[in-house]
Amino acid sequence: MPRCWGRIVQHNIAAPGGRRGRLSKGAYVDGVLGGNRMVLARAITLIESESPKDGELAAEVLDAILPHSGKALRVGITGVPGAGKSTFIDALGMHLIRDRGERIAVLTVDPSSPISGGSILGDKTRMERLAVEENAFIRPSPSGGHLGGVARRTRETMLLCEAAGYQNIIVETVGVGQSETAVRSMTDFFLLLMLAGAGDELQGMKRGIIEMLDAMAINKADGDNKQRADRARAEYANALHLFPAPADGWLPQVVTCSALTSAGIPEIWDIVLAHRIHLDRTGGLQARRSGQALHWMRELVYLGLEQSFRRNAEVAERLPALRKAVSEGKTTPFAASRELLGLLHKPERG
Ligand SMILES: Nc1nc2c(ncn2[C@@H]2O[C@H](COP(=O)(O)OP(=O)(O)OP(=O)(O)O)[C@@H](O)[C@H]2O)c(=O)[nH]1
Ligand SMILES: [Mg+2]
Repeated sequence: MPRCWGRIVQHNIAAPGGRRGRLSKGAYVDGVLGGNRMVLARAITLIESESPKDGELAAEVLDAILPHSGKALRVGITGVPGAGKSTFIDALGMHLIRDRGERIAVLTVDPSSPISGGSILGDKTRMERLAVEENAFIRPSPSGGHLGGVARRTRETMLLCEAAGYQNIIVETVGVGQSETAVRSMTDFFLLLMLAGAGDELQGMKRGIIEMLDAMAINKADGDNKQRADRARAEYANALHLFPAPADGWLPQVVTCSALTSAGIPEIWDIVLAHRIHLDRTGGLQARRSGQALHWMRELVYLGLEQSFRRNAEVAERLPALRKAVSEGKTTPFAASRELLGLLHKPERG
């Protein structure tokens, strides 16, 4: 069936925003459960909406699809800019689709990306095979807002994609700041992509990240770089031994791969599958997900509190004066914050 290349790209990389009116709850739920990509994209737009009315409908839709979610393999991928994350995901996605006959959804947590410049949209060329695959669904990071809000929307998008029948969810994040912790708290397997060389063998070996890892892959192990990658692999593997054994009993694996040639990519997926078997056997999956559920409950409470704060009329009225007073040293941040929080607990004027 001949199709217009550009149109498929458009269709496949669902841009955020662009509301074309809301559907009914039933239409969202049936469409998502039926694997309808257009409805899935619109349901994601609904959960990304900041409007309270959309928020209510989104919560109802999420409640309805929740029992159909949770079955996918959820994999988080991080790495410094240029490590090859997008190229890697393209190669991995093609392995899952071509060799395993499965479907894949690719999401991001990238709080820095503005609506038009989300890294994945900018990366279309890096995922050019997935971008035209019927069995891949690519959704860039929602625009704007701070990490908590962006991560919430990515997590809910993940649930929608699972309910729509995507067996594999890949969440990409750029290796800076707190976004890694957010991605780790919504995935079952966390992979760090590294680069060999430049005398920088300890890049990213921050304790916090190492403790989150399930595997580390030295990418770009091709051509002249192959030997260096092998050496780096040995060094990293040694370095990992210095860290205390992880609580879930899974020792992070260190491998090399080439996203460009796909060498090592099927083997990395085999590690993901072996990890899943390990978690199933030890009850680790249940433990990890219930820990995540508690984490998300806490996050949602904080987000909700913050939202009520931002929407509170008395707070909005009083805030400019207090900001001024604090910046001029006429009142303390402590006293000002107490006053503002006090306004939250008062019933709002009608
Ligand atoms: N030789 C070689 N080049 C690669 C490989 N993987 C990625 N590249 C190249 O490295 C560059 C960066 O790759 P990306 O996939 O865009 O990297 P990224 O980690 O997604 O980068 P950001 O989205 O900017 O964080 C591109 O020019 C790729 O073609 C690989 O395995 N081997
Ligand atoms: Mg990228």
